[in-house]
Amino acid sequence: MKLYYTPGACSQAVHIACREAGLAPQLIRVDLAGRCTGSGEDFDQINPRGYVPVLELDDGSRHTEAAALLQWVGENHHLLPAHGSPARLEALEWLAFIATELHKGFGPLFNPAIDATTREAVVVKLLRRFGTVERHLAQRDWLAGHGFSVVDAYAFTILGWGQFFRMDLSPFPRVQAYLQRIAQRPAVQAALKAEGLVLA
Ligand SMILES: N[C@@H](CCC(=O)N[C@@H](CS)C(=O)NCC(=O)O)C(=O)O
Repeated sequence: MKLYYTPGACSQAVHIACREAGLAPQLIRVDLAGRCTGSGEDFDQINPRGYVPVLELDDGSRHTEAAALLQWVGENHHLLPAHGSPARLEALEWLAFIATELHKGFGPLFNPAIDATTREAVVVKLLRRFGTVERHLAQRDWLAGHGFSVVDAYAFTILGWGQFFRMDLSPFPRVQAYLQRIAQRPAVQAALKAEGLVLA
């Protein structure tokens, strides 16, 4: 199995989920700006949609969409609540919320040409979404079910962009503690090291 990834990008969620599941995909680094892999392959040939993550299974099939890949890993490796349970529905709700409200919500901030007014509007909306997570964490340690799940891998990666973009997260102490808790997990540390994001 191969995982096409870019350090710190949303592909990190799938990387973490794989490591938590005990899977060890071959990591293929992608230069998104240059549209090529580390070994010089044309990334557009690998994923015509042009984005990471891409998970290539051992049968050679390639699959995209972080939320779908996370469900696949979680389903096969007990990193999601039981199929058909209310907790599973909650997990799916959170995956959709993270994908559409948080992940895509951050999108405009990656544009270096964004103007200050637009940036402010984007940040205000994102912080409201952070508030949703903060309130939820008042009742529990994990977003869905009773333990770490692929939902938390996705949340860790995307909420972590708040620090990257120097957003003021002081109103969200539970979110900050949650991110710290996840960061300390051995599989997460291993993923961050492999992506060159913490010292090995
Ligand atoms: N719909 C995709 C979007 C993935 C995505 O936004 N990937 C970003 C990195 S976080 C990317 O590769 N962007 C480059 C591009 O779109 O050209 C998913 O949910 O997995």
